[in-house]
Amino acid sequence: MSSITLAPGLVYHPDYLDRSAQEGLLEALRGITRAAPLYTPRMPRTGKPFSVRMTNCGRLGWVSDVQGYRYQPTHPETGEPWPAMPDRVLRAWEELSGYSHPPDACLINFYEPKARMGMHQDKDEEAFDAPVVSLSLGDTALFRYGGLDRSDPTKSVRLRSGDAIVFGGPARLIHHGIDRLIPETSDLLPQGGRLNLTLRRVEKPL
Ligand code: MD6
Ligand code: FE
Repeated sequence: MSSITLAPGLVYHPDYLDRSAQEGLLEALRGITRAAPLYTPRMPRTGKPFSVRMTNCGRLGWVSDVQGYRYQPTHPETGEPWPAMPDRVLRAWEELSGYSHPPDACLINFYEPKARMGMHQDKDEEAFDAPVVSLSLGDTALFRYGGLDRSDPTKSVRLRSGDAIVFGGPARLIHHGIDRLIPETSDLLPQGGRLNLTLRRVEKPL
C-alpha cells in the first residue's frame, strides 16, 4: 500500500479503499444516517449554519451549535446514542493510526456539490497523542493544509474517493480545510457530493 508524507506527521494514502470497500462503507453509512440523520450544525455565538451536514458514529460525536463545539454521546436532534462504528472504519484505524487504543469518535461530514469547510484546527479532543484518520468517499475535494500558525503558508492536495489522510505527531494540530469539491469526479454517490469520515480518539486512555 503506497503512502506519501506531505509534511512531518501528515501522511496521504491514495486509493486506500478499493471500489468494493467504498461501496461497502457507503452501505454502512446509509444505515448510520437512517438511525442518526444528517443535521445542519451551526457556528458558536453567531448561529450561522455550516454548508456541510454532519452526523457521527462511535461512542462520542462532535457537535457544534450556538453554545460551542464539543463531543457528546447523543445526537443533538434525536437524543439517541450514536450508532456503532462500522468494522471497516475500525480496521482503517488499526491499519493507519499506529495508536494502540481504539477510536471513540467518528465524525461524518456530507458535502453537497457547493459545500466547503473553512480553515480550522481539530483541537476539541483530549488525546492529542492520537492522530486523526480521515477517509473520503465521492467527489474529489481540494483539501488545503498549512501549519500550526494560522498565517503559515498553505498547500493543497486533491482527496479522491477512497483516499485516506492521517494527521499525527507534529501535524496533529495543523490548520486545514476544504476549498471546494470538483464536480462530477466520482459516480459512487448517485447525486454527487462527498462524504468524509474522521476517526478520532477523544478521551485519554486509562
Ligand atoms: C474533510 N476534514 O476532509 C474535512 N480534520 O472534509 C477534516 O477536517 C480533517 O481530513 C482532521 C484531520 C483530517 C481531516
Ligand atoms: Fe478537521
